[in-house]
Amino acid sequence: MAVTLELSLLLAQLETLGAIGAEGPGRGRTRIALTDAEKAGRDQLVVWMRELDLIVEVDQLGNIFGSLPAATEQGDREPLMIGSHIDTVRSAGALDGCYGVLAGLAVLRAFRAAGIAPARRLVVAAFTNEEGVRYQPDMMGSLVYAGGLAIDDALASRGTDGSRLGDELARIGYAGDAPCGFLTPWAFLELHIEQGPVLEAAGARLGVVRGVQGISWQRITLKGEANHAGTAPMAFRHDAGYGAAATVAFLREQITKAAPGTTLATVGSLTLAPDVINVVPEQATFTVDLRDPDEAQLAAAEAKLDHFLDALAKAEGLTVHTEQLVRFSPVAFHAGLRKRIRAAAEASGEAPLELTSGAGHDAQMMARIAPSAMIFVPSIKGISHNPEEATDPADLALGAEVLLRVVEDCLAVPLGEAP
Ligand code: HGY
Ligand code: MN
Ligand code: MN
Repeated sequence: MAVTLELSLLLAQLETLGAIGAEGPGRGRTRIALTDAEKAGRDQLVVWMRELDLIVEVDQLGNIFGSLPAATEQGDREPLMIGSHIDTVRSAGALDGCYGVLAGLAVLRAFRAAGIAPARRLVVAAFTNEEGVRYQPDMMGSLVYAGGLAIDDALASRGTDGSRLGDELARIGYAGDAPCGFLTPWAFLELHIEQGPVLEAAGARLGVVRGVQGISWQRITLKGEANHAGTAPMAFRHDAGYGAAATVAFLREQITKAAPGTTLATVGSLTLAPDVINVVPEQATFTVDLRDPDEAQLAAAEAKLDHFLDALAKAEGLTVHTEQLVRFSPVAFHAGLRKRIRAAAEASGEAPLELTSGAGHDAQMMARIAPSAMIFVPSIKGISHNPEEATDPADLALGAEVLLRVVEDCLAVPLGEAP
């Protein structure tokens, strides 16, 4: 019996999940990790997994796994895992992460509906705190799962709201028993929207992802001196607000515009204290997100920023405190799996585009413990992390079909052989 996807159900589930944490018309949804809204999303996913009679397992960091057992014990020991995340940034789109998890669920549903026990255990995974908005680092669930961060350190991490991750995990009822890393995938696949403009600009409907660029997150605190906005002469000021603004300008002018122009810099969060209209800011706390596909370029950008901050501190009489929140080097995905993705895309009649991911993904962490690869579909206007995030439903369907083809291709690899 052929294995076919129920595409209308996939689109309907994306809509249902997208309504959880909705903020109102045009304002997207917010399901920040371990909040009540995210718990509601988790609960809904578990209901869908149980409807398929999957084996549902939750690990110590709340990563959720739904498994369709293999036809043989050996097949169970060589699981093929399809995963992503269902937590979101603030006022997010409905597709980031969710598309990959629900398309994975659709693949398992197709095998279940056909009454086929697959040659390998098929697992769909939803990793905790991929976005890293409340607790850093991002991709935390897959990072711990892949052994890149100790579970106790993750559980002890403090959120931007002062909460302790482990307490919140227990509060929402997802502090599971399974040890992180309890299932080592034979291979890991992630289907995701591109979240950028590359595929759309090239007129390509499918992307074969070479890998993920390097990511550096820092939280920087500048301390100066509060003073009266009306009496403090400009030359006497130690203005932390000016320091932050000068840093934002430096990042744009001196780093991202410098050759070869591959480095991206973002100051996404900035708070001033005491944050009142007639007081020279005493303190500025802001985050710097630097990315580059080339490790040496990323390191050079970090060094340039360090040097700039030193000079700024001297010139303005400020102190600088820098906290490294995330540092991931660029990751290349598995060549064999990328070949399978390319072949599946071509078999669907599409010429896929090779590209490097600008966004971080769980696959970049899972690549530490298993052959991993990603499939992209286009984002309309290249917009993401925004309620406007959208992908043509025909492209969502195509991406899921290609995922199924790649899974079937992988299942045809004899047990004991590499992907
Ligand atoms: O930041 C990222 O690239 C991902 O969305 N966590
Ligand atoms: Mn994502
Ligand atoms: Mn994201």
